[in-house]
Amino acid sequence: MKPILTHEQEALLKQERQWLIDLQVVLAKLGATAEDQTTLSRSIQQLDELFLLVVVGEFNAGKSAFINAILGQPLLKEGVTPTTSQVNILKFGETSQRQIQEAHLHLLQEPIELLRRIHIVDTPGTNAVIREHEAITEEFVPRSDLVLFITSADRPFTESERTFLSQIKAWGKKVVLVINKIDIFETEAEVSQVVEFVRENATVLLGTTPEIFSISARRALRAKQGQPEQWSGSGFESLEGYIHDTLDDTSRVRLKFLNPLGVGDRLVGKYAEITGNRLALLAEDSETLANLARQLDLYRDDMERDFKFRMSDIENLLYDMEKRGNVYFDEMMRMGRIFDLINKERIQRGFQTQVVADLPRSIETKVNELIDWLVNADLKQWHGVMDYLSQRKQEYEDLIVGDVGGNFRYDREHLIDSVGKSTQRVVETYDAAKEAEKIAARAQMAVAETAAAEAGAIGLGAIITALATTVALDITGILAASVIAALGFFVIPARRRAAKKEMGERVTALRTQLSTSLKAQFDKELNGSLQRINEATAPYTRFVRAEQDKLQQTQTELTEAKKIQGRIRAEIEEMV
Ligand SMILES: Nc1nc2c(ncn2[C@@H]2O[C@H](COP(=O)(O)OP(=O)(O)OP(=O)(O)O)[C@@H](O)[C@H]2O)c(=O)[nH]1
Ligand SMILES: [Mg+2]
Repeated sequence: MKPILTHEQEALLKQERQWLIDLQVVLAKLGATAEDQTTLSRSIQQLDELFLLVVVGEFNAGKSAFINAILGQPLLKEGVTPTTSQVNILKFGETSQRQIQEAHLHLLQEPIELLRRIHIVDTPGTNAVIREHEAITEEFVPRSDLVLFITSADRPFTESERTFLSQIKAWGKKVVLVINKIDIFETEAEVSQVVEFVRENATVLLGTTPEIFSISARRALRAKQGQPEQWSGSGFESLEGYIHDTLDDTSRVRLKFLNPLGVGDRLVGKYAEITGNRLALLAEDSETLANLARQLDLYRDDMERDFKFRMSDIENLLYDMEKRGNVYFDEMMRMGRIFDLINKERIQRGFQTQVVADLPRSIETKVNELIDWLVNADLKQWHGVMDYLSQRKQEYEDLIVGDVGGNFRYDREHLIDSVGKSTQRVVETYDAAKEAEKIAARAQMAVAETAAAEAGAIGLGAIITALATTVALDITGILAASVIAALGFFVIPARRRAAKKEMGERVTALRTQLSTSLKAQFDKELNGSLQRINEATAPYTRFVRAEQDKLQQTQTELTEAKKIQGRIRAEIEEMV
């Protein structure tokens, strides 16, 4: 930078540079757009360059004419149609030279003293039919240290100028307003009227009253080129006074320092907003997932409660059998039935038909019902998850997350979508009959294992039959043997009691076996069902958590950046 910096200024510059570099890192991590990252790195480079005074305005406002007048020579082309089609940077050079630096960036060197202290930039006009011109200028604005905003006296402060001016403001630029072509007015009063109009509107828009100059570039150039009588009516006296005197070394250094700070600050604001939006969206995602978790908890509770009811139905079947057994023994073990008692076969058959009766089939039916219920509940739960996810997705569709940078939106939507799809696939390919069959086979195995029976191809009913028959055999065995051994008046009632007790114990054992193994099986199935659902939504859950952590970190960093920015800005503004 041309003006020699004081020690304090050097130190401040170092701090600022560090701040900008730190911000660069944060923005890169956040996935800021390439455009924004370039803007930031350009404005860092710019700290080393000379003060850049950028002249902007609508086409035909007289930007090129104004610069010609400042420099005292018609160096730039003027015209009534959109004329300037690239950015022209004017710098000092011992000889006049023109170079094309980039497609829309020309460098003009002229041996003019003023250009040793500041570089002046002519830009293409905005609001022309050639939209590209506007884009070129908008892209250049972040690089400026001071913006001279030229408006034409015949159409001061148009709607498009308002828009453009607020953009410049957003970049944190200092703006000076210049009303050109005041030579079109007959009286001073008309000039004052336009100045007043521009002042009022600009103050509302910018929040402060900017410097405003009313000039005639045409008269000023003529004055400098041999018509001195034009000077007083050109308004250039005070404008040039401002450029030469008010923009002294310190003011220029201050503006120069503030420039990248303003750019950085704007980007901090922009990305803080995006981060905030994303976090808000993720909070809703979290809520969605918490709701899903609550639904699954409820599902588990409901299932467990229902299972208890269904299990007690099955247990009641066994109680009923015990009751039938008691009746049977009362009926059978009497002296009057002594001949029946001697016949072991008959006792067994009687026990089989009257006590065991259709218990195995009833239990099998109940267990099958239980399995169907389990399968349907599982399917219903998948449906619930799927419906819930797709409904949430619908709700989010209209939300603007800030498409800027990174794959956040894509990743997130992609995930919700794929989780939703995989859930849907589960629902669509769910074969309830096959599921039930699998569970039935597993239940049968479980019961068989505890009963030490062979599961194989025989059904659950057969296993129960085997169990119940064992009970019958055992009891009738004791019964018949003892009856034959000692027929007695007291013996029979005693045997009857023993038989009843024995049967009670056997039935209890059977009940315990059955309910323990069915409960264990049920727990396994329910846990499996819940686990499958959790696994299906896990990628979404993981994304939400990871993204939340990352964004919270970014948010902290941006808040910190904002704070440091404020401190550096205060120091720059106090600089003397
Ligand atoms: N009456 C009058 N006309 C002016 C003045 N300054 C410029 N003009 C005319 O306004 C027209 C546009 O001037 P330019 O300097 O080409 O305007 P510009 O803002 O650079 O336009 P673009 O390059 O197209 O964006 C030209 O015809 C100039 O002669 C002035 O002070 N008074
Ligand atoms: Mg021009």
